[in-house]
Amino acid sequence: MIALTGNSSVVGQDQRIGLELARDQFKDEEPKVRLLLEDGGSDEQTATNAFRALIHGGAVALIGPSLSQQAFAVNPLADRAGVPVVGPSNTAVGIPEIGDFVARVSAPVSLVAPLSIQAALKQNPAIKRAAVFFSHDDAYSTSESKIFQQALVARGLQPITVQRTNVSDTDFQNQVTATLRLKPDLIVISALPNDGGNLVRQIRELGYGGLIVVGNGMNTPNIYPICQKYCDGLLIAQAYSAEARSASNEAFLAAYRKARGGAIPPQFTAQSYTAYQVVVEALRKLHADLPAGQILSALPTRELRQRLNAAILGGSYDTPLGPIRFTPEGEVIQNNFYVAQVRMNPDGRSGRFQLLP
Ligand code: 1QQ
Repeated sequence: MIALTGNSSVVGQDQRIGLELARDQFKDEEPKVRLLLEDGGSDEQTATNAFRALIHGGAVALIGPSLSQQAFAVNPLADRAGVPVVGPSNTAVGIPEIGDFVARVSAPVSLVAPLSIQAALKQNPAIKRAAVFFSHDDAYSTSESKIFQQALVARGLQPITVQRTNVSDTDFQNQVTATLRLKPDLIVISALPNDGGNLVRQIRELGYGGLIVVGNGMNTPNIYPICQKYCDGLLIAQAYSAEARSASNEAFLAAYRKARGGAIPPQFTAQSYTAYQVVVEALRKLHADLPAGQILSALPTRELRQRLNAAILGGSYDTPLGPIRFTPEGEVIQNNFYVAQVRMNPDGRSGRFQLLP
C-alpha cells in the first residue's frame, strides 16, 4: 500500500515501479505470491481504509505506507491484527518500536541525515550560520529536523533560525525573506517533495546562493519539475547507490533499465523492491521448511502471518541496498549510506543525483 494519490504520489510512483519489478523478478519461485497494489493516499484516513481492507482481505504481509506520518496511524492496526508490515520508506525515529509486527527496510533519519551535514561542511568549511526549515505537520520531517539540528549543534552550529512550515504550503515568501535577512550560509530542509521543491525554488529566487541540504522527502527525481534549475546543487543523503556492485543490484539495475530505458533507479524504487524481496524470500524459507506434502496456504491465516513475521525478522537478505537483516525490533541493519548532489541539465527539467566520493 503506497501513496498513489495525494501530495506524496510522486514518491508512490517510484515505489510502484520497484514493487512491480520485484514481482516480475521473483515470480518463478515457490510459493507463488500475489502483489495487490492498494492506494494509501498521502493522509492517515486513506491509509487506514486501505490497510483495513488488506488486513480483512487476508493479506499475509503489508508493504507500506509511504509516509511515517501514516505509519504511526496505521501500523498499530496491522500490529494488533498480527499482520507483518515492512516499511519501504518510513524513516522517522520510532517506527519499528510501534510493535512486534512492524519492520522497515528504510534506514532511519538518525543514521542517514547527519551524513549530508558532514558533506556540506566538507564542501564549505567556512559555514557559520545555518538556517533550518521543516514541515511541522509531518512526522518524518519533524523527526529528521531534530536529527539535523543535533548534527549542526554537534559541530558548533546552533541554528540561527528554525522555520516551521506545513506540508500543504506553496508560498514561503515571508519565511524565506525573514530567514535571508539573517544571512545564512547553509539552509537545511526537511519536507516532502512538493512543499520542499517549492521552498527550494523560492529560496533561490529570493537570492540565496549558498549550500542547501535537503532530507529524504526530496529523494526522488520527481522533484526536478518542481524546483527545476534551482534543484541544482542540493545535497542529500541516500540509502541506495546504483554504483554498488552486487549480483542483486545488477539484477535490479538490469530490470529497471529494461523497463525505464537507461535511467538510474531512485532510492524509493530500490527500497520498495527490497521490501518485496524480503517478504518473498521469507515466504520461500517457510515454504522450504514445511514437511513434505504441506502447503503454506493451508495454514490458518493467523499462524501463517505469525510465522512469516518471525521469518522476516530472522532472515538475511542480499538486496540492491546491500546485505541487510533486522534487529529483533524490526530495525533494518544496513552497511552503506551515501551523499548525492543534484546536477540539473541545461533544460532545467531533468538531472541526476550524483554520488559524492
Ligand atoms: C517518511 C519518509 C518520507 C520522506 C518518505 C516519502 O522518509 O515519511 O518516513
